[in-house]
Amino acid sequence: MKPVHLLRSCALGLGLLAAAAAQAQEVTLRLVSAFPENVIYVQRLMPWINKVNAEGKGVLQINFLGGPKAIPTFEVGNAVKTGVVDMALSTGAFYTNVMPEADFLKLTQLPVAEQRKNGAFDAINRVWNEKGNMQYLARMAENQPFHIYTNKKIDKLDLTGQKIRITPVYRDFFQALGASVVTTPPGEVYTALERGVVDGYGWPIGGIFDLNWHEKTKFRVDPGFYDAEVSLIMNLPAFKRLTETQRSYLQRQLMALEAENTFWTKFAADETARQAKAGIVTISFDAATSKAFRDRAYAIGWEAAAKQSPEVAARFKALFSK
Ligand code: 173
Repeated sequence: MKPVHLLRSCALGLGLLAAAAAQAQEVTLRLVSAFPENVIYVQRLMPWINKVNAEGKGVLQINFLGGPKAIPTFEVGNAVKTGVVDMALSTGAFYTNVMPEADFLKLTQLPVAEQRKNGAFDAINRVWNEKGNMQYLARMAENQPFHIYTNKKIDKLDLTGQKIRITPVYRDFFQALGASVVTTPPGEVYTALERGVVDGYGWPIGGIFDLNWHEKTKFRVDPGFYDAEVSLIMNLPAFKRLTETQRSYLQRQLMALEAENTFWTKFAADETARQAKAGIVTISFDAATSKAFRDRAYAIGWEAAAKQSPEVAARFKALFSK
């Protein structure tokens, strides 16, 4: 090669290197939601993504690919595990096919801020890293107990003769209450109700209006039980590839997201009122019966957890309980 050509190709090479280095400063993470896009969790995530992108130019960007039309609800966990996507908004019940422990997060009784302090968050991540090849990033919903919604009136806390739509969250408890159960993603609940395939469904206190289920719902049963866990998870190799700057930027934004969780208490109260206004009748019980019902829900939840993964269940129970 003539010296002048050599010089030119060296310059070209350096230029390419510089461009590559600049690109390495900004990473774009592909995110999907296991919940349909109309659902409150996704609605609340969108402004956060916009803020991350606005403030993260040159550092980190998030590309929202969509809801279950992009990746079906119950396949999102595996997509994160295998790196088909980098990040997801999901709940553990949707990825028990990756690890049964995912569903144990519904049993937390402490705020996520306390879970970060008492070691629960790290304990979760040890399991999520090892079994799920994923990083548990942040919990974006709190204080959202689950309820039974049904079109068949009950006068005791018994679901015998009722067919109820579930996810793994409710399976053991509703079966113990005598229900026959059918698992569907949220996106199929409306049609199941409309066709009378189910008499009712499990869902948290908030969000039934997002997919118009209120049109097909007569009763809500109180009290609620457990706490709906909705979180951001990330493919572990993708998490490890982040530079120090990118990781600390992401961490700052995740903490800002969790700091917004004060929203949920008022949302629960507002949604309760909205349901009543929409004509949904509350079926409630005296204090002792209600306490026994809640206690039984947790007892059955932990019992099932201990059967599926005894060591993790024991570790989590000590860190998650009040
Ligand atoms: O789909 C569900 O009922 C479910 O498991 C869930 C979990 C967390 C939040 C909302 C719903």
